Amino acid sequence: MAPKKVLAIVLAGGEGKRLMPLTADRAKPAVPFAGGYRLIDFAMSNLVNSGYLQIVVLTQYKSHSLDRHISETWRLSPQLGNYVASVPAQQRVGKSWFLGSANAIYQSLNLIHDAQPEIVVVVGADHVYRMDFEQMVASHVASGAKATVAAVRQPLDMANQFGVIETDSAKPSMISAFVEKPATTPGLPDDPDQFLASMGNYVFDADALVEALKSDAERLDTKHDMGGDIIPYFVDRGEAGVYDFTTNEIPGATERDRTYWRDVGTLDSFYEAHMDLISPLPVFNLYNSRWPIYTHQSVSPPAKFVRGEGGTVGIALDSIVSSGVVITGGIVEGSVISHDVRVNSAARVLDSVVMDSVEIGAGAVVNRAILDKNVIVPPGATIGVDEKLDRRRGFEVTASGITVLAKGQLVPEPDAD
Ligand code: ADQ
Repeated sequence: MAPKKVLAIVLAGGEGKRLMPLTADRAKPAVPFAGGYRLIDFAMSNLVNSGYLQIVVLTQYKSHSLDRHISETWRLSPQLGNYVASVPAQQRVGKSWFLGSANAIYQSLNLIHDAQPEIVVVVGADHVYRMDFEQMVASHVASGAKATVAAVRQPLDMANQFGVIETDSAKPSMISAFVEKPATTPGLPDDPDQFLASMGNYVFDADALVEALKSDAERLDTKHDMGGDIIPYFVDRGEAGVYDFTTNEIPGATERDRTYWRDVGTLDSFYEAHMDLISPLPVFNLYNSRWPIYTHQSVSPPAKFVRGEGGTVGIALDSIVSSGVVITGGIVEGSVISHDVRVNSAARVLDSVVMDSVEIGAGAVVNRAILDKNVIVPPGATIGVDEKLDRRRGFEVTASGITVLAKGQLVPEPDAD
């Protein structure tokens, strides 16, 4: 069968309230991840590695750094008919900005009209995983569904964060019921502790999607949401199929790596996803060059590890250390360190995520923390050591005790505590 003409749409307008303060002045897909990446790089790399090179990125909320990142990183060859177009909300239809994710696509129907695809692949921009969308499209075409939802099992207590899929017992490739973020849900017949979650990635027959979006736009009882409204529209018509993510083959990937998928929508899951990267046998392997995750990085010199004052050793263990970093007599353990960070004499950074250009003063301790860009930790200060003190200083502390500092947030001198 000849390959179908595919247009990919990346939904990148999400506000990411639960990632505050990391989303205080950037869109969720632009949040830095794993040293030099941005969250959107995973969705984009998956599309490009799948061979889908006509991509529209729908942006809205605080999109400046996202737009800059897309234009710096994702330049395809227009002369070959390939493109990545970043499209902000434009009030093309009426005076409202994008209402929900379905409305974002509805307001950009001209792009589908111009590209004339047979298939539209719609993906979210805030998950960490590897996926070959060509395999999902093949499954969509084979099943005869008009809409196909990618699915992965998740623990039962997370049902209120995802679209919950029930499959047809007579025809397991089709969806019999879909509920967006229910308070509770029963477990699967073969595993009562898990349910089948929508990954927020969809494949549509292009004309059926256009029809569904137009019908949704005319209704008053809708939130114009892909998960809440468009997928149920197809389920009600018996036209929605399901794609089992765990069947996806990725070259060079281990079983564990191939089936890894993490929604990084909360500070705790964002932190945990970083910890998944750094164990000696990583749960998610960034180093698989047969399915590369691409990004754009400004040029910095290689990371440097030297002794500090009084001969204190500068080392990093079980960690990722990016270029431009200088560790002068400090110890970094179990951490992800982004570009141009400085760790000074006798400082200790443990189990933490440290973003670009952070400076950690001599003798300071940073423990189980996320430090956004440009934070300066004064000599001798502590972060993530005393939860009450952290809260008193205005730092965010998550339910599982991770301390989070916003971009450039001031850390008082230890004496001022
Ligand atoms: P959520 O992620 O909670 O659930 P949503 O907030 O709509 O749904 O975000 C989906 C994607 O759309 C994200 O990439 C977001 O950035 C983007 N987005 C949201 N509003 C947008 C807008 N107005 N314009 C452009 N982009 C926008 C969804 C599904 C669930 C599924 C989970 C999986 O609704 O069914 O289980 O994803 O994480």
